[in-house]
Amino acid sequence: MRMQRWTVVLALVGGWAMNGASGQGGAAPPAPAPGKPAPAPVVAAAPAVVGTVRVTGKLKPAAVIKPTQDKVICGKKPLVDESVLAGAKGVLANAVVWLDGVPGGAVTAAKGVVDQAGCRYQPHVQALPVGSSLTLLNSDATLHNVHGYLGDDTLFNVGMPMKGVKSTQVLEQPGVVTLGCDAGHTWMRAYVVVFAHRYYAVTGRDGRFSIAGVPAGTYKVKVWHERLGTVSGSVAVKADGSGSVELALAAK
Ligand SMILES: [Cu+2]
Repeated sequence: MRMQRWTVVLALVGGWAMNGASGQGGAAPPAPAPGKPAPAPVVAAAPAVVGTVRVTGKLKPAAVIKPTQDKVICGKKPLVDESVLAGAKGVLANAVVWLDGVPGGAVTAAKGVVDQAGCRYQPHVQALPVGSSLTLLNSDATLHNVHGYLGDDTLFNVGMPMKGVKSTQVLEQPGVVTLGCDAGHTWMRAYVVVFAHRYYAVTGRDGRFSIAGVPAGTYKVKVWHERLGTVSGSVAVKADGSGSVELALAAK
């Protein structure tokens, strides 16, 4: 018992110290149950260019896709058209936002993954720096074929005949790489947007994005969406790297 009481007291003192250091003040966090670890302290996010992408105007409800091939595998879970994923007040997921003309911003190659599961690509949209590897996985016990295009040019075209098959491609050029399946799953579509700099982000389901480490200045900000096109705006970035911008794309 004595040990447990000490744990609670120490956790409380630790909590106050954290609050004092971050300048937030206020009440101490609730004491954790004896024997349980204290909750992680809340760490303020680093300053960043943040904002929300919205769609304005009326959207058609997302279509439900009826698989025409491999119904047993592709029809296990409902397939919904993911080409416009919008939430309350038009917040738009899967929009790619970037800043133009920021000095510096050299990239380090990263590793991306696209899984084929339930005859969908996951994730549907991602962004990677140029030179990154992209690993394609097949988690379905059926034949998929990943055909990657940059514009009209084929970058790769990989048959993935069975569950567990993997293939890794290197993304050598910036641009929008479109993935599709040539094995009869006409609804399968994914996008990998490749950048030659590091000032980009993809919006989450809440439409929010965050781009950290931007030097001070005023920049053009652009957003691309697979169906709603591209718009641009402007954002002023302060010396600490913070800035904010709201972007809107018209429904189509
Ligand atoms: Cu397929």
